[in-house]
Amino acid sequence: MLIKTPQKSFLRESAVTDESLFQERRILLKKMGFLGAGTLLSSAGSNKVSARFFNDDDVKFSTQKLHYSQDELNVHLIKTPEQKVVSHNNFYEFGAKKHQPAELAQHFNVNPWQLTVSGECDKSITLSYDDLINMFALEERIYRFRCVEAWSMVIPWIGFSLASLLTKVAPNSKAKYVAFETLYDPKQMPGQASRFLGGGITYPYVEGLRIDEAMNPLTLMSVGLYGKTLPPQNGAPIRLVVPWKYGFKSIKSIVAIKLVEQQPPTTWNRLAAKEYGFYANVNPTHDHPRWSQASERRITSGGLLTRNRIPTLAFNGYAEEVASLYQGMDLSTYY
Ligand SMILES: Nc1nc2c(c(=O)[nH]1)N[C@H]1C(S)=C(S)[C@@H](COP(=O)(O)O)O[C@H]1N2
Ligand SMILES: [Mo]
Repeated sequence: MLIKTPQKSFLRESAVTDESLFQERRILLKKMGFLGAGTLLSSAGSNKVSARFFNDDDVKFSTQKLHYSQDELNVHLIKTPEQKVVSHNNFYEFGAKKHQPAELAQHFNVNPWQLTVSGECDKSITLSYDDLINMFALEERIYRFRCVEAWSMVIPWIGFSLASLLTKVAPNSKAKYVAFETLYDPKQMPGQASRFLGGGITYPYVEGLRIDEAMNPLTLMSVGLYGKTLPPQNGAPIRLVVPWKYGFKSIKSIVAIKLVEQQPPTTWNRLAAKEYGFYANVNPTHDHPRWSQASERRITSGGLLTRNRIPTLAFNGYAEEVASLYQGMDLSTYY
């Protein structure tokens, strides 16, 4: 996702360009097999940051098998291959390019973890990593997933409904919206330490839903995909999945969920309100200022030449389940 007008602070930070080039060069050298332990770390001025993000072993983050009930309703959807789901990502905390999260997130620490659910409710709770995996019966949900950049996938997520989590904390009558926040840890997340790598976002990444959207049975807290715990580039250890909305609503690596009375700020809306609304429902009749939303490129097992442009469906194909949430609202005003 690009923003039309970079923030002034983004333009002013001239020094970060060097650091970013440095990082890119390291990735290249690493790919070519030139980078051993410690090499280059003493040769650049801005390398203190880099040294923390690069470990010169090729150890991959390890995922664990999950126990879950299979999705029998959506088996007809042709899944995007796992290899593509875990290597084509948007996770600006680990770089704004599609290949960067898979490369820069492999040493991300997800255990221990704390997810706090609080605000307008009777019983705030804090969940540990083990709670996230074990507290709820896990289900597979095979969902279409549509990015506002007009590519899409079909992903077999594993998780539990957000409703089951919110019910535990007993929201009170002032709980009109739900606000979500991603971890803020620039030591682990290079995009938070460099405005160049991080795409000019002000961190932490935040998102929000109206309470009825949050309670809809389709709204998923995902802890896994393809039968295993989430890899870090997909938002480990826990992320939101809202299948009828553009992908940017599906916030990753969540540490805080807060029930609130007012509509909370959301990251992409804050950056470019004309381009990215609070609701962000997939809508083929409401174009983004710079690209049509009428169709999408479905990422499949085919190569680059595969013809895979398909029409985009209203609410991403989930109109039957969610259109009633927006009755009486003008969806070109509330985009
Ligand atoms: N914290 C955080 N969450 C995020 C993003 C991000 O940059 N940071 N990118 C969003 C966007 S634009 C998309 S399309 C999806 C991508 O999810 P995936 O990489 O698992 O396909 O994550 C969303 N959640
Ligand atoms: Mo996206």
